[in-house]
Amino acid sequence: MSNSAIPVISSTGLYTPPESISNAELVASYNAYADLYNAAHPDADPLTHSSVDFIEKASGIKSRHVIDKANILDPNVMCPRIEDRPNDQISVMAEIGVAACRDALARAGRDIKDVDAILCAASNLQRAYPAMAIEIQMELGMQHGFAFDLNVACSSATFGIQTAADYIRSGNARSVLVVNPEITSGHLNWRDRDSHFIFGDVATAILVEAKDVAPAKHWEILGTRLKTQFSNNIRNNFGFLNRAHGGVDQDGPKSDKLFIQEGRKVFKEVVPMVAEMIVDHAGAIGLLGTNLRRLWLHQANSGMNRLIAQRVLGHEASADESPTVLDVYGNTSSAGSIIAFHLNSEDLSEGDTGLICSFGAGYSAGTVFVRKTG
Ligand code: CO8
Repeated sequence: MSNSAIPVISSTGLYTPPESISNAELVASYNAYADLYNAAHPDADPLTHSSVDFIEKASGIKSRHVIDKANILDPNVMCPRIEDRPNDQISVMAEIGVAACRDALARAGRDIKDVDAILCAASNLQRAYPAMAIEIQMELGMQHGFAFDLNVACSSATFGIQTAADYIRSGNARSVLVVNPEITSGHLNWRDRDSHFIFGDVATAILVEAKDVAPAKHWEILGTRLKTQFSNNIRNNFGFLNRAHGGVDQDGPKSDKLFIQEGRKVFKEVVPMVAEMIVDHAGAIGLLGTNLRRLWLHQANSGMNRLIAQRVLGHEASADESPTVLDVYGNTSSAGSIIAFHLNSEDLSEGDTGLICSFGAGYSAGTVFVRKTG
């Protein structure tokens, strides 16, 4: 195959919001809210306190970065407050996406005038239209090509990578930016004890290019595969038709217009589905799971990652083989596996193979096998 049709990852970029919330801060805020709620609703089932020990043991999360710490922690607010901006100012989601794109472009030594397309792939989009991707395109100063949004929840980034790789394979583009601004704090129910600890905010970007234009140091994409299978176990019923059937309740501890899940069922069903998908896909492209040097897995739960990695590698994975960023970032939806890759790939040697893998709502899952070059 000619190098112009081989897709590679030239670089990745990361934007991390400066503020971070520890489990202790989060639990203190939730418990204060529960006490206020119980005092105000003496006839309702009382809300039970949350616990730092539970959160760390059940999820592996110790802290998460957020865009607006003060309002999330205020028991009378429990939601980020992000000022509405006039249309002539960049929106906050585009702003953090642009920061991640600039980081990826600088790391590859790439000028925006050489990029053909931008895909904004994220689990929540700030508005219906114009597309966030087109605003990012404008802000980066890209005066040609095209941009569009796509949303496959936690698998948005890998679905974006395969779409970009297919543009390279078909000759429709030579350089594509995939950007994942994830402001999950806006759709997390900070009043829901079962899930208030799960998510964090971040933005990542991936520059997917044809091998013949990529920098000497890059990651060749050996294969991509996507899978979806309908499940009600992770849902968010927020949408444009909410107003048509009676308003939007986002204030209760169990609102279905925010993120809601059956965590146990997700855990039980997704682990075997993803492990099998990885092993099958590896076999189909002539790789052995046991020979993979590193797994950059979706960062939702440390127990899920331990089981998936064990099934793929054939032994308990070391932190070096399956790095964790969940502890300090929380679940950042589609950005999780990309942060893991971004922070833990420089040290690998030429020829090493690895896997970027996502899984989440839909259900949806994606596998991207890569080999280090240069
Ligand atoms: N503090 C103390 N105790 C608690 C708490 C808490 N905060 N929460 C629950 N408990 C208690 C429960 O009440 C229960 O008590 P009991 O046994 O007495 O009934 C006990 O702890 C066990 O509860 P669970 O069964 O719920 O706990 P688990 O051990 O299953 O752990 C997890 C919960 C951590 C949620 C776990 O199930 C998990 O991580 N599952 C996988 C979930 C997952 O990966 N989901 C991916 C979804 S992400 C995605 O696709 C992106 C969507 C788009 C993002 C949108 C942005 C917001």
